[in-house]
Amino acid sequence: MTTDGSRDRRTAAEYGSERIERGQGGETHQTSGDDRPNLTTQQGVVVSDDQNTLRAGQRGPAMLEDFHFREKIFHFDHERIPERVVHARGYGAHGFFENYGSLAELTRADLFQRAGERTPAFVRFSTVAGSKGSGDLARDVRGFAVKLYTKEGNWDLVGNNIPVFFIQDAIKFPDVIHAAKPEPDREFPQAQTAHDNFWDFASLMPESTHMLMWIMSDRAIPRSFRFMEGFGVHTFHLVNAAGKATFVKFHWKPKQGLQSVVWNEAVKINGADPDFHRRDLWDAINSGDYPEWELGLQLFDEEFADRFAFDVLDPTKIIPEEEVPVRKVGRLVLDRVVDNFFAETEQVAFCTQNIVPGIDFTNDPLLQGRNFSYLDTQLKRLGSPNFTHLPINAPKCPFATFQQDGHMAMVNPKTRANYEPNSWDGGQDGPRENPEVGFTSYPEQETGPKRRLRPESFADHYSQARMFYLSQSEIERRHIADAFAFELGKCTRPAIRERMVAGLRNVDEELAGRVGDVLGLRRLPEKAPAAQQVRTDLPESAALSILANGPRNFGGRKIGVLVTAGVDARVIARLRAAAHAEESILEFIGPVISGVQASDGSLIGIDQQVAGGPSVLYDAVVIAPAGSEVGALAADPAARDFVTDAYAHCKFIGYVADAEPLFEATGLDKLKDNGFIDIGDGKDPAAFVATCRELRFWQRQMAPVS
Ligand code: HDE
Repeated sequence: MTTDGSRDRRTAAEYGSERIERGQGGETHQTSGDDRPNLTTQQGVVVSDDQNTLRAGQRGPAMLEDFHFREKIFHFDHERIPERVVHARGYGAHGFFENYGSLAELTRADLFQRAGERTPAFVRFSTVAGSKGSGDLARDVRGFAVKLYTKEGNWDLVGNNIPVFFIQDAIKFPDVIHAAKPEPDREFPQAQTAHDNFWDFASLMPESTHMLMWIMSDRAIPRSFRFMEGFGVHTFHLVNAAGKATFVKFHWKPKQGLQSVVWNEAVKINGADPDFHRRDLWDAINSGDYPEWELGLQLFDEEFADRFAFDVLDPTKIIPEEEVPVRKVGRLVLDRVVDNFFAETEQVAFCTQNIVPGIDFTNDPLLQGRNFSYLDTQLKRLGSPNFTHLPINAPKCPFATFQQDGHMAMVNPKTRANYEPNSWDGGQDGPRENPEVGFTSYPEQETGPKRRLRPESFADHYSQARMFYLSQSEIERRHIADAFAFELGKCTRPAIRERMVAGLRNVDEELAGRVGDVLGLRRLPEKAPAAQQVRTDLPESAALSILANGPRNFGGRKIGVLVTAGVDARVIARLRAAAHAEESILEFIGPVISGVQASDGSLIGIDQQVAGGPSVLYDAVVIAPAGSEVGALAADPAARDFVTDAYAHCKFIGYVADAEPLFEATGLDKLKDNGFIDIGDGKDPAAFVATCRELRFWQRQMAPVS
């Protein structure tokens, strides 16, 4: 109770299920008691009033001695840390890596020695160009950064969902990122490469062509983090106990199969649910549907590296899986969401130079530059060299260094000696080096003149871009051409558009022609001069197509069911059973969020009101209104968009006969194709769900436009 008696003048009120007190100014107070703990300051002093600052008189000035207010605002003012300069928008989860069998013949890395052993893991997925608050469905590379807390230290495999990169030398990283980010004078466009600066740079950098093919493909608009591959990108070394090294490229293969959305859908998802990807991961893990990837290794030796058509140190090249098969050696499972986004996902500090005995770098010039950059960036972001003390970054194995002090030092040496060599004993001496188990670099022989020189073996910029394009299905090729045309169409300078099309002519004439047509080029520009003759003999690789690597079932996918009051309860019951059997998720969309009464009087819970649940949020849709209510749906623009978008995005559409007026109102009654599946009147929705395994009815997009 305060001396002026204000505590006495509080009155009790009930707000639904909440019991509150009202102060004399009508403000809300909630007090501790029952199981609710006391609110305290950071110093542990219990707070009596968190609604009013300390003032001289009721309407007087605030007092400087109000330590609670001062501490609260001070802390708030300093809540933000700099966002990552790239990969600012990301989402993380915990899990484990499980090793299938001993890889001792290849590597001494402890985590690969014993079958069935589990290593704790933290994974952060991200977009690259957008800032922290940007939409999840930007056309962009996705980061796929994995921290493995092994018994011999942390190993960070900081990869992407695309196996190549824009540039060959780290010195160009600031340039490519500056070009992709918002233009510096106007600070737009956000989270997109569809602007002059990016394409100006890209069209002058033929080495980016292979990567451009990937980011203009549907790889850059994944349906979810769960349905994309991950790649370590660079060639690394594995080193066994005898010191023998093997080259390796790391792959993460999603057990759920690959899946992407289409561009028009991506644009709309960003509006309807900018958190689409993070929500998907959160929901999947919380519902026990743990996403899983297999770790695959492409292993090869010097002899292969010498005869391979490209330089294995060039990060703009892949090694086709047909040439060096991917050996699956373990699985990564994400089974726990974070407790606190900031503490874990924001403060996690990946560093490419975090490797463990048995794994080593190569001379890939991009990797070498990254090894310098990541430590630097973490200091900037986290503000102290002690970021490794944060629980998310600390190793889960014993560690002991003579490093000390600095901001926020939380792990401090307890010994008298804080240097070595030293002659202390009796527990005062501290740790010592260990040549037996300690990390030793693979002793590669290095000689050469000190020069700034790009190797000639990096000079072929187009052949693999061509191979990638030709390895796509027809529908995927169309999407690539459309994406180039869309992005270049946003460039205001014709010279940039033309220079890019000139480069595309080295990839494939048909692609260049398609892009040129949409851009309205009257004639194609001269081919860009290629530093090296483009190879046309590279075999196609099925591993590069998303559609060739889709899921085997519709598990983990979402069906949006548009219903109204009076919906046929039998249809819904059968649909539920079919979806359950396939482990797919049903979400109901209806006119009111409080639920609708089905034909048998039961209440069907509604997940989204029609305006809030557009069909872009679903992998397939069912249109199941009652005849008496469908008129209102047919008059509702949101319901009409629901079906026309589902159609335009080639989704499978299950329906009942009563949906017809909605189809008529949208003109879809005349466009019905085999992607429309009747699930009413005794038909088995299981057949519909089974058809959905194909994910999309692509024939619709392939049909010639009349
Ligand atoms: Fe990164 N990159 N990068 N990068 N990168 C960062 O580190 C950098 C590159 C990747 O979820 C930064 O913590 C340089 C390739 C991921 O926290 C920074 C070069 C690949 C993440 C940095 C590259 C990546 C980053 C910014 C060119 C795929 C997010 C914030 C040599 C193999 C990690 C940070 C997370 C983050 C530098 C190129 C993947 C500035 C200099 C190639 C997944 O250090």
